Amino acid sequence: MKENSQNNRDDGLALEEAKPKLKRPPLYKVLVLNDDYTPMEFVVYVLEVFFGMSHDKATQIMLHVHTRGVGVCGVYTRDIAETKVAQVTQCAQENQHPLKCTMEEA
Ligand code: TYC
Repeated sequence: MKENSQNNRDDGLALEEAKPKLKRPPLYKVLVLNDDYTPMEFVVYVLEVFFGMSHDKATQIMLHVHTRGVGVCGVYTRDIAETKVAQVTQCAQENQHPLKCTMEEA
């Protein structure tokens, strides 16, 4: 049987091509929150070590958080963001600082 160019079959059903199913994974912002007790140098250290920031960039972000209350450390897929939050949280606890790190969908 010869098909026509619309992929119509003899029963009158028109077939459409399946849409590609791939979607980009959702992205998450990792946030750090201000508090009254965590030393500024510790926050700068955390931003350098876990988010790969230069000392100048880390200082700039720390000061933003200090004055505005919250700041973005980076944007990642879910697993990476969860790992960053866990690493920062553990490091803060080990050093007995109340620094809080969270994530939210970007
Ligand atoms: N507010 C803190 C202080 O004055 C410094 C600080 C900055 C703490 C950023 C947390 O995410 C933070 N020592």
